[in-house]
Amino acid sequence: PKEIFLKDYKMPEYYFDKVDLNFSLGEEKTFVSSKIVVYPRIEGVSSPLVLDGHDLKLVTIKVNGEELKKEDYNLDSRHLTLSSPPSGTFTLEIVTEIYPQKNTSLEGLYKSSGNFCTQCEAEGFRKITFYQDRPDIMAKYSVRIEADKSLYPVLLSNGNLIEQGELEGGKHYVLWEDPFKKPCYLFALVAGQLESRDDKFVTRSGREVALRIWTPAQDLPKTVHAMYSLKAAMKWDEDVFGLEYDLDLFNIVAVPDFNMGAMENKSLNIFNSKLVLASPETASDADYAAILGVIGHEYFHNWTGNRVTCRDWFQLSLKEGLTVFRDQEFSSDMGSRPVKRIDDVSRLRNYQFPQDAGPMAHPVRPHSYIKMDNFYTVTVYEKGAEVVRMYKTLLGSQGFRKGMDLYFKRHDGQAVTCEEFFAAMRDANEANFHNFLLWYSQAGTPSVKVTSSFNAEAKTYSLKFSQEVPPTPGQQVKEPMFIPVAVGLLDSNGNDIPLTSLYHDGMLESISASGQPVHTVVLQVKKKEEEFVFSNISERPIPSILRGYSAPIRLESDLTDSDLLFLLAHDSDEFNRWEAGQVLARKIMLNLVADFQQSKPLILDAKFVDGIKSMLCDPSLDKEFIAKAITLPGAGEIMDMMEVADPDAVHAVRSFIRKHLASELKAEFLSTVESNRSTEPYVFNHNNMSRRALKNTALAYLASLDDPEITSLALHEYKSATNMTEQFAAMAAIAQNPGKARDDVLADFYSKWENDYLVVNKWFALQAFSDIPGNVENVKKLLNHPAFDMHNPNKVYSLIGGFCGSPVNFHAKDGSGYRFLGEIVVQLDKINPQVCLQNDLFLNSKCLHVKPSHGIND
Ligand code: BAL
Ligand code: ZN
Repeated sequence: PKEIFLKDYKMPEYYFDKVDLNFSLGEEKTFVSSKIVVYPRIEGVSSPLVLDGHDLKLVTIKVNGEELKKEDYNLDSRHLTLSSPPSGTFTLEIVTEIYPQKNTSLEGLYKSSGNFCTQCEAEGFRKITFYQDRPDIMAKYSVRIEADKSLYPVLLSNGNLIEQGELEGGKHYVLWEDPFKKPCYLFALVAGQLESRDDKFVTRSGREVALRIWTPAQDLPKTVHAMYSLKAAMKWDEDVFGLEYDLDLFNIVAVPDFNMGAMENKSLNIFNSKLVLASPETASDADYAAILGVIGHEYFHNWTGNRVTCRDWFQLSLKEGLTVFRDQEFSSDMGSRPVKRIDDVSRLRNYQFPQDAGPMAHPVRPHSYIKMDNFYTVTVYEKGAEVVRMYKTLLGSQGFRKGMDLYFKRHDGQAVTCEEFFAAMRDANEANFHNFLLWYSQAGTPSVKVTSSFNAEAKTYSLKFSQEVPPTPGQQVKEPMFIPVAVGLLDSNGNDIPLTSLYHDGMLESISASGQPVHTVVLQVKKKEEEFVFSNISERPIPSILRGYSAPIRLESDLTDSDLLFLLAHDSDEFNRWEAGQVLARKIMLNLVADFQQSKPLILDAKFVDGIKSMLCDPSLDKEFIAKAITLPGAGEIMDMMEVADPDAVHAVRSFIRKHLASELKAEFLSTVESNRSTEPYVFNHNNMSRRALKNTALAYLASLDDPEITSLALHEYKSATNMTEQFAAMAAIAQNPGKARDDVLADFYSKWENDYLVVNKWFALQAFSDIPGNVENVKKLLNHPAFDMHNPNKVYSLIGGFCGSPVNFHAKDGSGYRFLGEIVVQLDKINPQVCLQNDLFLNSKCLHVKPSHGIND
């Protein structure tokens, strides 16, 4: 395979104007005919036309209606090249034969549970027909599909349904036409036995849009939440970004076999069924939240990705970073903003930071790739979203909106680069963004140190920053980054001090232009070392730095433990309130890891226990916020902070702290469980989810005690649960400890749910993720379980992926975990190479939206 470099990008020599596709779907083979109007980039210049094609059988090829002879073209396993096409515009007609039934890669056209479906991003279209398979080739498509009517009564593609009718031999046909130009990665086709939940949405300009969610008939009752999510997303995009839907029909199809989480094909989104189907009995709160977020994400791509797309795949973050940011904002507005921010930052730290610090570190816009599928990463998606968030932090909501408006005004219908997004933000606001573009080109998480000093006489308070971007593969020397640091200062009562002015670069700058008090200021840290001095500060403040996590950096400050406890109790910025507790917990955990490694006794600071207790018992706090605040930083986060990761030590310390807290706060945890039981039918809203989250967190702590009384309590919760969130959490609590209770509850759960494949996947994941000693053997046994199938990505993600998420067993010192994964990868690569690649990814990211959100992390 050849490495492809961003610096080698060349404009295509030919563009496609109109593409007419004709599919004849068969049981053994499918014929695909394409008729493409081709024109050269430079009129009169004729150069070779190189088409991509893989696993295709060429049947015929015609230029301007004349069939070509073998000597007129060159065909190899990856390309079809016409060495001297006619000069000027011409039509190219190609017929290929493909075998979707045998396509286990789930790229291109394939079958899932008897139905035909497609996945073309990034480079799947070349498995359907010969084409210039690159996103800067945008064309208008018509798609005719013919198939057996009884086997495939529903035939869908992009755009509007123009015509349909009967054919001889029990067949029927449809003709779809998409009025919008699109790159081929957004092409989609679905054919099968499906039924739809129908609804409508009236856009703010009065367009009535038919909404349809397609599934097998028996799953339709589980699409209520997906439809609610779609309508909420359509409304939100109008309200927040002024963006309306642009066609009269929007289809979503749920399929059980899908590599990714979902795909934003124009007007025909195809989803992994895990991210569509939900009922209170079968889906957890985390599933409901993921469905909301991903339905939003794919819908939002209609503007950020489809109307304005990427020039080349290096620019992937242009659409993905931006659309993740948009889905994060949507979910924040639909639920709790601080809790969503905590979740997103935790994910970034646990999964993206290690990637940025390891051998796979790459910039948000990679410089090169061998296989593009490798670059659907946490860095492109999640760090990319943080980069977009920084524009908003620097420009404010209105400035950001102005930038978005200009981006669409300039680039609607185009395939563009990250520079164009940057330029729109800059130009709309006449902003000086200095070296902001380095966020796209420099890999590695910047480390920022901040020290403070107070001058009582001058009434000034100084914050001195120094930054370092660590070397990463291929990038040894780094430039200082442009880092927005949101800062507030707290007085001794815990109130925000009004900020009026600060000295910076020898100038006194006013902070509050409108005369209104300002409580948070965004400092623009651009140099390797930089000082900001606040004036009119009459007492030594406690600084709240990096409010809302305003930049994706590692921050080190000189805050003492008592400063952190103070912030934990008082900070008006809820993210930083949580963060203060986490900084303290990380410090404690790292110290205990060192003690463990030196075989010293482990002793937990009583002040930390008191801090947790006061959060747990504070009725004024949001319950989900409490659940987050009493949850220890993840093992990945701690290992990422160590010079040499020691999974066993981190696990031992984490387990020790959890048990210690459970035993010291047993009464509080018990009353938390008691007082947060469900009394009403399941509702997906923040209040109810918060209550369940807190109850389940308390139960998980208690179960770490491995106490028969608690096991009975958990069993009671399991049996009396009326929703999956509580049922699963109770089972997970019991399953922490090996023994009969664990075996019984796992067997009971399976027998209850064996006919629901999505629930069975949770069951696989729970066992795979377990830290009971030697679990690799159990996982190997589960590979032979009748419900397991290596061809189904979700099952692989649950069982193999779940196992790789376990800090103890996957990283076992005897190498058994790595050996096991190695063996699986060899097998899986032959079936579906993308699932192999994503095996690491889905675990580490929600970017493909298939991270197992089973609630098995405490
Ligand atoms: N474009 C691939 C799936 C997603 O990120 O929406
Ligand atoms: Zn996306």
